[in-house]
Amino acid sequence: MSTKTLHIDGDRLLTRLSELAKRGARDDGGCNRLAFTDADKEGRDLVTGWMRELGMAVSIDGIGNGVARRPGREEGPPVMIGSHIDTVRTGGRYDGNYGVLSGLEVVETLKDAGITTRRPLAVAFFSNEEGSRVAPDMMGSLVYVGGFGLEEAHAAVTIDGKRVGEELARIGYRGDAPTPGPVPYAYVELHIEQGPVLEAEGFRIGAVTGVQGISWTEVTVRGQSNHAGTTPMSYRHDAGYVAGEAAAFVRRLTKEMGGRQVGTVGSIVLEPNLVNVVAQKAVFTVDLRNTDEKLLQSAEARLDEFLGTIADAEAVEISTRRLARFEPVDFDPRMISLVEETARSLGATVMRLPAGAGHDAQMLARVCPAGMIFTPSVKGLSHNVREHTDPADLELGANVLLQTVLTLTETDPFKAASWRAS
Ligand code: HGY
Ligand code: MN
Ligand code: MN
Repeated sequence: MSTKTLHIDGDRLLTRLSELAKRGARDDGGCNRLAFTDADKEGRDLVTGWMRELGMAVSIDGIGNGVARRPGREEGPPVMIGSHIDTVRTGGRYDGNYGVLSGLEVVETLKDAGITTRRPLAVAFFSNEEGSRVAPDMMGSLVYVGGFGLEEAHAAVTIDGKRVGEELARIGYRGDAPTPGPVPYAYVELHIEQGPVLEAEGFRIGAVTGVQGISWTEVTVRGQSNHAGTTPMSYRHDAGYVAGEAAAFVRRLTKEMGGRQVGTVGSIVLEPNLVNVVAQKAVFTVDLRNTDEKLLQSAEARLDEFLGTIADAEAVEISTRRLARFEPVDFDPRMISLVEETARSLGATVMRLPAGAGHDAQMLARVCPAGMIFTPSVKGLSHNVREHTDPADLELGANVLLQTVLTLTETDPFKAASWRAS
């Protein structure tokens, strides 16, 4: 049978997505599977169980990355399909999960059709892609490609004061597969866009051109606690005021810079955090992103300058800690074209766009040709319990993944000067 007419089973994919969404389910329909928590373990147990049911050999490495392998007709590095199954605290059911479960759906579709691909196949979930319980984000895939030491990752401390290495052992996912991991032939990640572009522009598939630069900083402000009623304003060293001003500055900065500059103060923790006490301490985070590295650096410099000025003005002490810093990444042009042409061959409208979120693909791009396929997010919502993508779009995306992977397993796209999906 021609593999061109092969297609995935959309209902089976939806069933797995809703089954996984039950792990770490929130009352409001969202998912909370922060990295290395019991809920994360439940998700991992479910997915590795499905991997084994599909007859795949599953390996867990020292940072808890799970890689399932399916032999090909020939030996050699696999075509890897991957993403993540950890979520933020107000996660939806698609961010990350969709890419991993579509990988399993591709494998099951091939299995049902009795097809063994020429190159081996691998389906991976990478640990702690979100980075919100413990930075940096994309921690697992960064360790996998050798960009972050395993010891350093194990020593990292979560926002609730636990060491990653101990959490991994506690949930039974401190594996013995070596890191860095084996380099794949190529890497493909299917993901929801998590933004409004595809929906607004009316396209069903995104051929992702790359990932924007990411800068995460934790800022600690030490002021002086004092009585909210008796302390004259001129006597205050108010850490809470500084945190609030910083959030307003970040918003002003993005307005002044315009373009693709975005900035977020997503977490602010005050101490003692009481209605009638001037805060003595504030710890807050600043997330700055831009597709242009130079502009991202100037945004960082503007933030530093702002913090220095307000520290003097309020006579507080300010220290910063880098949580994550990744330069923008461009995907291999041949992978971008392959996604584009595959989508077109399936009759889908497709546009090129950069990824606004961080993704494991940006790490795998350091070691092999990597590419991403996006499907539309309804109202552009993500990291929100109402995250949604229409079933028909989910199915189309998984079919684009299937055909993209088959081109990679059955042909030599990176050998030929230029190739066209046959
Ligand atoms: O923050 C991000 O962009 C990703 O969701 N980790
Ligand atoms: Mn994601
Ligand atoms: Mn995410």
